[in-house]
Amino acid sequence: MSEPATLYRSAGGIATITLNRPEKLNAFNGAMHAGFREGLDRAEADASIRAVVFIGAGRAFSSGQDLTEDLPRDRDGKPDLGPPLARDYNPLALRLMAYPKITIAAINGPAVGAAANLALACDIVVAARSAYIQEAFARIALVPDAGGTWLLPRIVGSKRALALALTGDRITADEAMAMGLVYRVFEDASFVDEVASFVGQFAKGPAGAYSLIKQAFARSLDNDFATQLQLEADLQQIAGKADDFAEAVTAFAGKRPAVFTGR
Ligand code: LHQ
Repeated sequence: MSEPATLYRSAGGIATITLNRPEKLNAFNGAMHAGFREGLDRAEADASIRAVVFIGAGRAFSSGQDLTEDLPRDRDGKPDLGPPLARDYNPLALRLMAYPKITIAAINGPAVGAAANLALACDIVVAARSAYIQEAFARIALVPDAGGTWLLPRIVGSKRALALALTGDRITADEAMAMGLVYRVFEDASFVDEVASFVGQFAKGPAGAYSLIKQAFARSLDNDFATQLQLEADLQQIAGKADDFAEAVTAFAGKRPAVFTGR
């Protein structure tokens, strides 16, 4: 039996989905998409899980679409890249952007093509010092996909985003942090431990509030200020009625750490 294309592990409130085709630098094929979806389903259904980490096996995060996989063809025999996007990448990018739990892309090595953009669709991106992000599409005569043309201008600004797409330059972890693509850079040798420690802060956190915070930010760049203020007020009403807020106030008065239940 061959190795599964993804691995799923859960411990202490954190789920980890590992992209597991190291001999292909974790290039995405159909099996990897299926495993990714299953992992997201499992983590979403498990009330104990607060955050989901995505990481690559071996030396890469992921090299994007598997360029050796048979791609669909149109009637003239030309590659038709529409179906894989419509079937696999677009639903995955949409799901990541609306996922109710915290998502963390842990870029342990190269994050290239569609994989780079799926990482950017996560809530927080952390990177190993030697990792890089590469919008490699133009180098193979393609257009950034999996949300890249929407996400990049919003993260780094329109001119820099276009330059990243047109050059296909490799962006080092430190450069990516300076541009706002990456939140923290950890040393290669201690990367896995540092990621676990960083993510650990969410393990016992207020899951309901995390989800509400994500909903507020998901809308903010498209709302005008007044609409966003109203959304904040609506979400805050929900947060205020939750057990976790009552517990936080009681804990504050008692000068002790809050014990959140996620309710
Ligand atoms: C690979 C891949 C790979 C297969 C390394 N596929 N085998 C497009 C179409 C349809 C729908 C959806 O979206 C897309 C968007 C995309 O994502 S298109 C793909 C974008 N990705 C790329 O263009 C990256 C292609 N790979 C590379 O340029 C290099 O491999 C990078 C720069 C990632 C790493 O270079 P190196 O560190 O020098 O490693 P390598 O090239 O020696 O790769 C190691 C092995 O992995 C090698 O296999 P081999 O049998 O020769 O050891 C590669 O063939 C294989 N591999 N990427 N995407």
